Amino acid sequence: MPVLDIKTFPDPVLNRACRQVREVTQEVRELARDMAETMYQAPGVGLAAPQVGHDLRLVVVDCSEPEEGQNPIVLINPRIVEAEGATVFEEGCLSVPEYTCDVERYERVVVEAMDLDGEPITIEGEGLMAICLQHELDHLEGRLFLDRISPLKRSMYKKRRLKQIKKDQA
Ligand code: K2U
Ligand code: ZN
Repeated sequence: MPVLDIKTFPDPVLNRACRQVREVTQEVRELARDMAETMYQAPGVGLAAPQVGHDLRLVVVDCSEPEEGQNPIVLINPRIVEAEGATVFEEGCLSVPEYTCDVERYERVVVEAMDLDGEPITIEGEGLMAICLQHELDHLEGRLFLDRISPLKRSMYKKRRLKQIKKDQA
């Protein structure tokens, strides 16, 4: 059950629109299992395949309370079919180190996907789950929450991050 390496900005895999999962193979099952393990260890409430270097339309989410135990929801080829309302949440991202910012999202979304058994599933999300689903599905389009904030804030973060990487490499 290996914990996977989480890619961070500016890794190009984070900017790629991901490929549809054609078939739920053993490799896809193992990747979903390892993504869940990696998510819990981070800790996080969601993780998308590009964050661990796979440009596949696959995410895992678990917004349940820790005392409720681990109940990862695996979503294959997810898409938003309903979206309404507006809400603002201070988001972070496991692939965007040391930065949080207010992001506006839909308040409620309905997502249709396929589960690991190849069966269709529908998830209705409100509150944190709605935000998490939108955040993870953005990852599948190669979009980070940075792409939903002002250009000034984005450029300031990118400049600071690239400077930090150079400093770490010196
Ligand atoms: O995709 C990721 O980087 C995982 C994020 C997803 C997320 C970001 C913002 C808001 C909701 C979900 C991680 O879960 S960040 C850690 C976290 C934990 C609890 C609540 C919010 C964020
Ligand atoms: Zn993220």
